[in-house]
Amino acid sequence: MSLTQFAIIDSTLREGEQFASAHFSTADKIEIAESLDFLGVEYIEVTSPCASPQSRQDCQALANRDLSAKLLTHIRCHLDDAKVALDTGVDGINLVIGTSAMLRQFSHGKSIDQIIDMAATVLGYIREQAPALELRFSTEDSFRSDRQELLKVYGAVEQLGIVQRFGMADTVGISTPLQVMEMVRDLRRVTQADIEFHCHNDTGCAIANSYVALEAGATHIDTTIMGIGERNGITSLAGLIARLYASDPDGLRDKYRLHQLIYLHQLVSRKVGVAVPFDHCIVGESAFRHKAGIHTKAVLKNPATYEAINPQDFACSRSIAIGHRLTGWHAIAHRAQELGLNLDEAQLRASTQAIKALADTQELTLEDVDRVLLQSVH
Ligand code: HCA
Ligand code: CU
Repeated sequence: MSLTQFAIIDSTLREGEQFASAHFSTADKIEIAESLDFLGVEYIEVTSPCASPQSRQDCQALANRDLSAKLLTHIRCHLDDAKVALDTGVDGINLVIGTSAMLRQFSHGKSIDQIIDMAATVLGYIREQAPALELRFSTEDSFRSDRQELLKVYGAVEQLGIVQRFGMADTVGISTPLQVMEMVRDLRRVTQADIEFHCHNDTGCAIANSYVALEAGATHIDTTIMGIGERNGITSLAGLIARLYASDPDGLRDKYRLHQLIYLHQLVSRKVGVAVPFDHCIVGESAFRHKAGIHTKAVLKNPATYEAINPQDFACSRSIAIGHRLTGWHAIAHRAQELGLNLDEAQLRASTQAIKALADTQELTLEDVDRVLLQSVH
C-alpha cells in the first residue's frame, strides 16, 4: 500500500492544456505552477517543449523558477524530442509510447519489438546525457494493450535498469477498479521501480481507479485541476485529495496546504472559462450544503454526522438550507436563535408548518423564512 507514501503529479499544464478551452499564456503557466507548488504537489508536468516555440520557452522559464515541486516534461519516444527536452533544464522526463494494437496501427505504426528498440535507444540516450535526471517510461492505452505484450515491453525497459518510474495510462477511461488493481500488481511483479497511474474519466471511474492503484502499490498519480484534459479529462486533483483525506485526514493536512485548493480552482476555472462543477469534490458549491430536516437536525448538533470531510480544513464553509418543504423544526429553531428570537417549541413547530405550507406554493428566500418567524413572535 502506498497510501501514506504517494506523490501527486499535477498535469494541469500538460494534460490540462489539452482541454478544449485551455490557452495558457506564459504568465498563466507561472501563476498556476506557483499556486500548485504552494499547495505542495510533489511534481508538475508541463507540455512537451517540442509542441511549439512558446511551449519550449515556457518549459525553460518554469525550469528556471525556484519551485519546490519537481518539474517534468512529457515527450514522445523520439530522439529529437529527447534532445530538446534535455536542453530545457527540467528535473525529469515523462516519456510515453502507445502499445495497443489500435494505436500501433493508426498512430505510430510500430511493432512491439520496434517499440522496445526505440525505448532502449531514446531512454539510453537520455540517461547517458543526464545521469541524474528522473526518467519515466509509460505506455499509452495500456488497458487496451495485450497484457503479455505490454509486460514484455515493461520487462525489456526494466532490464535496461535506467528508469526510476513506470507509467500506465487508461487513455480512454475504460478500466474498472478491479482491472486497475490487477494491472498494477502485474507491473509490480516486473519491477520494483515507482509506478505512476494516469486515468481518463470517460466512464467516471478516474478517482476510484487512482485510489485503487495506490492501494495496489502504485506510487504516483496524475491529476489536473477540475480534471481538465482531453475530452472530459482525467482524475481531478480535488477528487483525489478528497478520497485520500477521507481515509487519512491527518496525513493529508500534513502533506499539503489544503486551504490553497479553493483558490487554485478559482484561478484555473477563470483561465479556462469554465465554472467549477457544482458537484466537484470539496470545491464544488454543493459540497457542504445540507437541506433535508433529518440531515440538518444532526448536522447542527455534530457536522460529522453527514460530513466525511471537514470544510474548515479546506477554508470552505457549510451552509444549511432552511426555506423549503423538506425543512425541520430544529433547523428553524437554529435560525430563530440566530435572529435572537425567543420562541417556545410549540411556536417553532407552528412556524415550521407555516414555512412548509408556504414552500409548497413558492420558492422561499431566507427573508421569507425570517418573516414567518418574526410574525410568530407577535
Ligand atoms: C495522450 C497521452 C496520455 C499519456 C499518459 C502518460 C494518455 O493520449 O494524450 O504519459 O502516461 O492519456 O495516454 O495523456
Ligand atoms: Cu491522458
